[in-house]
Amino acid sequence: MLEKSKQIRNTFYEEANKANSIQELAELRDSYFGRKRGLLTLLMKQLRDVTPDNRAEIGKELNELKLELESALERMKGQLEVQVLNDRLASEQVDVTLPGNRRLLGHAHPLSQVGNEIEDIFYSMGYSIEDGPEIETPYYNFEALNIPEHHPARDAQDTFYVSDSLLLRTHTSPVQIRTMETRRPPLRIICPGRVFRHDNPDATHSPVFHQVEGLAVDEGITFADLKGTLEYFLKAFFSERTKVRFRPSYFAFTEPSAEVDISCFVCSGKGCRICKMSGWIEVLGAGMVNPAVFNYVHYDPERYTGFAFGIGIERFAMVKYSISNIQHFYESDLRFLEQF
Ligand code: 2U9
Repeated sequence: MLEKSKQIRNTFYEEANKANSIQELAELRDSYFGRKRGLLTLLMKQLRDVTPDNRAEIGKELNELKLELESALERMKGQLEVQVLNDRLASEQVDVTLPGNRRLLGHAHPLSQVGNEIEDIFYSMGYSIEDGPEIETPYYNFEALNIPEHHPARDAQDTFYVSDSLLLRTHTSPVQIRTMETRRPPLRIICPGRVFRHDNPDATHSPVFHQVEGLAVDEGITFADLKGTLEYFLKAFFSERTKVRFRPSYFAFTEPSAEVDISCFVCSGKGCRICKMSGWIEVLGAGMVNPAVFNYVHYDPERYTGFAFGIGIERFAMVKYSISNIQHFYESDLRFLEQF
């Protein structure tokens, strides 16, 4: 039996060397330790037939063999498990240095970005942001703004009429009238929004465009306040280096009125294609609120003065980014939009 034990030990290690998977190892265990036909199990059953004199020695040998093979099986099982894990890690390896799939991120339209920037600057100066209807009455769009009955701006050639008594607002000024009707001075507001004019589309005109208008009313407001406010705003929006110039102009709702230019940021005033050799670029209109307008909203023009200004958002975006055709803003061409 000792001979048999030696033989089992040898064949076990030979077969164990060939076992390459957990499954094969389990089969190996079964062929030695299986309850019915396991080689070692059968050999241990034969211990009953050994004479008492030899039983202790052989029993000891068989027990040692059993413990040895069991621990060999455990060790091999551990090694195979490590190998299986390593194989899996290798086959499922991810190269974390590969570039990821780029996700297309949307962003605000350039007109929204420019509108938001303008709003932010005035908000930081204490202005509140107001809005109102896009469909208006001739009273709010024209009359209360001191635009007379037969003024060409009222003509159907310039204004979209919905009916005799309704029109699409041609500026956001009606919002200022409506705000003054419900609030008392002091007032500092800006009114951003869509406006409509009966224009044929071309490189500088669109029947729908966007404005931010502003209004400040209080006791003792002067033209100097208007100049200081717009100079601060234009430097904040374009650049600290920007110079600002006011030229006399005329609007029915402001008196005096001005057109406001900034120094050309391309040639710094020397003259170039962008400023048409003048060194200046016109960016907005402004003025002191006409006292006639205050009468419409029952503000005492003897007590209160105010300034107002009008900004075309498209014009600001075109000047800031050197865009030569207003139509780019409305065409939704990603090659254009992705630049902002
Ligand atoms: C009230 C009183 C006065 C608003 C003003 C302008 C000058 C102006 C243009 C800029 C470019 C229109 O978008 S644009 O074409 N606007 O030049 N707007 S003063 O004056 C007001 C507004 C409301 C009650």
